Amino acid sequence: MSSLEFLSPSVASLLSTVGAILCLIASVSSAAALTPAEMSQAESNFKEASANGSNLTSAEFKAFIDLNAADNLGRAVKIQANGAYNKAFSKVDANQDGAVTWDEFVAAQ
Ligand SMILES: [Ca+2]
Repeated sequence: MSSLEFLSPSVASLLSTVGAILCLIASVSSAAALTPAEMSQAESNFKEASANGSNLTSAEFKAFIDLNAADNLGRAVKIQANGAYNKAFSKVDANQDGAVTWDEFVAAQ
């Protein structure tokens, strides 16, 4: 991050977001980002954050990311640090129906 300290906060944030997206693209084209144990923890967090147990609204998705970040899972820490919840939500919500299913989350890993 030290190289970003010379830039304005908004530019640094933008560059961090771009970096996060590039990491997302890289992870999609390679192996899964989460180990089976981490996926199990993420699934537990998903069920905790979801009121209906089957999908997440954008507000529930934010809670889910915060739970994942607390468990140091995947990109959640970076999403939380950048406040990039909405960007992450729209990326994971593959069918753009305003809710993230577990399958959509898994597909985005
Ligand atoms: Ca969806």
